[in-house]
Amino acid sequence: MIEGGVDLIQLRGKNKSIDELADIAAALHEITSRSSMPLIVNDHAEVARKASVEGVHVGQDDDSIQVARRKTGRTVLVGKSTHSLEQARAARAEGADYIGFGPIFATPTKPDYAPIGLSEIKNVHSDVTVPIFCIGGIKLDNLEEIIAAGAQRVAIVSGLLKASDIIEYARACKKLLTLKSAIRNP
Ligand code: TZP
Ligand code: MG
Repeated sequence: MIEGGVDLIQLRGKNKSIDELADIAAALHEITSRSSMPLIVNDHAEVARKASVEGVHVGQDDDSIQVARRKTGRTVLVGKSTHSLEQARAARAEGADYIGFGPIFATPTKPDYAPIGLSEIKNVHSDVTVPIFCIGGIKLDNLEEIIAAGAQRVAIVSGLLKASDIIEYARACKKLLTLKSAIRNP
């Protein structure tokens, strides 16, 4: 992923303990830090206390942003998952450094959530002034459609992890995103 040009990596391990996640995060950080790649750990602020990562990502049912910041005991990025325009506005008001917005499309990676669809992407970008990562069912094949709907940043899980060539897949996604944003902001 780093070689392919992704901008940020999130460590997700739903079935792992805090200690296991901290060990993985520490090993991963040795690699990401060589490329100045921010590493964000999902769900547990406690991991950021044990391992040197750049950020923590919380969901609607995890710690609040304030509690997550306090638990890390140092200055880190804190991002939040949002599943509607209302939640996106609330996360901004709560002090999120960035938000995830999705699932845009239905996805087996997050099966219990209703998809938001493309129509809210423009609204969230005009209303919520923090970096917004659209997420959920995003693949190289539908990326142009998502960008045309107003997305500036995306988070891709299965598309990248299941790619036969992760480097090329990441490169192709990155190219579309940079090309389109260059056209939008020449
Ligand atoms: N939050 C909203 S959708 C999603 C998360 C974590 C999963 C995205 O995974 P995929 O495989 O890119 O659809
Ligand atoms: Mg979570």
